Amino acid sequence: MPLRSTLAVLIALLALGSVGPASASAAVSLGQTARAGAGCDATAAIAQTASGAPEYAVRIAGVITELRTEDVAVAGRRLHVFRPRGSNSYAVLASVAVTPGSGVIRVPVRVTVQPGDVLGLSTGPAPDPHPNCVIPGSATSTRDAFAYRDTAPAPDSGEVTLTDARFGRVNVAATLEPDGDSDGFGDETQDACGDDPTRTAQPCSADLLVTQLPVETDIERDDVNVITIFVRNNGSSLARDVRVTAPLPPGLQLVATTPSSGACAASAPLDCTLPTIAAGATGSVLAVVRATSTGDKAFTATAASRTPDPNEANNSSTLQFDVKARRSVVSPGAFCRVPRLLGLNRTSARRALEAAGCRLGLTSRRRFRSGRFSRVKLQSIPARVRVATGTRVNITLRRR
Ligand SMILES: [Ca+2]
Ligand SMILES: [Ca+2]
Ligand SMILES: [Ca+2]
Repeated sequence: MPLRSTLAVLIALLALGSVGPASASAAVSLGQTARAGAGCDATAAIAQTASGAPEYAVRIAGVITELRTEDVAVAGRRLHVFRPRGSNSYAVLASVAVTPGSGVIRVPVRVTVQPGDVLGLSTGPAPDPHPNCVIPGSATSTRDAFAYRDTAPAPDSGEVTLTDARFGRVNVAATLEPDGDSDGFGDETQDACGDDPTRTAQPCSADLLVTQLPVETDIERDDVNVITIFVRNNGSSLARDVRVTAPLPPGLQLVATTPSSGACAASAPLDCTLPTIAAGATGSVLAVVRATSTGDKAFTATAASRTPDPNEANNSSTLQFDVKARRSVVSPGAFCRVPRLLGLNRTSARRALEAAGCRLGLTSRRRFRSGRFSRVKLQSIPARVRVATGTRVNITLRRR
């Protein structure tokens, strides 16, 4: 049924519904297209302010990458994205021309949107009416409200005032993609790297750099040492699924591991996965090892990520150290040389103490109850002190 060009004012009866999560995780479709629908007035601008179903309003921030309509017979049709400004005013976020044709007509766009933004269209000048402007049968549903004016199409930019209202669902649809890095390019079809605002045409790039730092540079057989494996992301993109591996050379036993995030395999070889390392950030794995034989040892740690790395040469680091025989006249096992526990989680601290011949004493937590990311801040007996076997060492944990 063709729409009348009266100035009937209607109130949008349908609320837009609750707002969803802050950003979309996958592309969603907005609006609807169809053929053989009702016509519209000439030179009108229309914003779909409410609809029963499907949703014409953006509920999750992202980028609209395509606008669609169907079976347009007359030149002058334009598709829009509007941002309601209140008082019947709408900012024009997008205004694209439609080439008349049959079937679904797709127009690629790149429009950053936020929750509350709505789809709309403009019709060209006479001949009037403009067919297939409104979805068949929807013009009678009070659940489908739109605001409009019939004096001119919407401008390509700026604002438009749509003071009148009617019922109907307009013949426009859109694809809304997530934009996780907020660069204004839809992450699924427009952005070669959705984890990096500086890259849109080029794939992601995360140059991982591995270095190691041992607590002890000079150890004796049966000593416990803590090696920190640092993984720095020197690239501009987020590094995902960073896997840190290190085989144990003969005579070196893996006692425990503490990753800065993620998790490690329960036993040797060292195999940890840090879920993400941001650009410019550094992740780490603390490896507690115990020397079980004397001689030269080489401990090589390697990092890999599913994010492309432009320089694989710096993804490994080898730590060389020489394990001496016990200089003490006391037989091994008769004392505990207290290991350095700083930065270890509670489980690693307990294992390090037990591997050295001590025991974990009391655990105190400062200003928080618990947490898997709590780390040792203080130990009651300093590192390198020799105490009787079985001596308890108390620790204080803090949030990492
Ligand atoms: Ca993006
Ligand atoms: Ca990007
Ligand atoms: Ca690298």
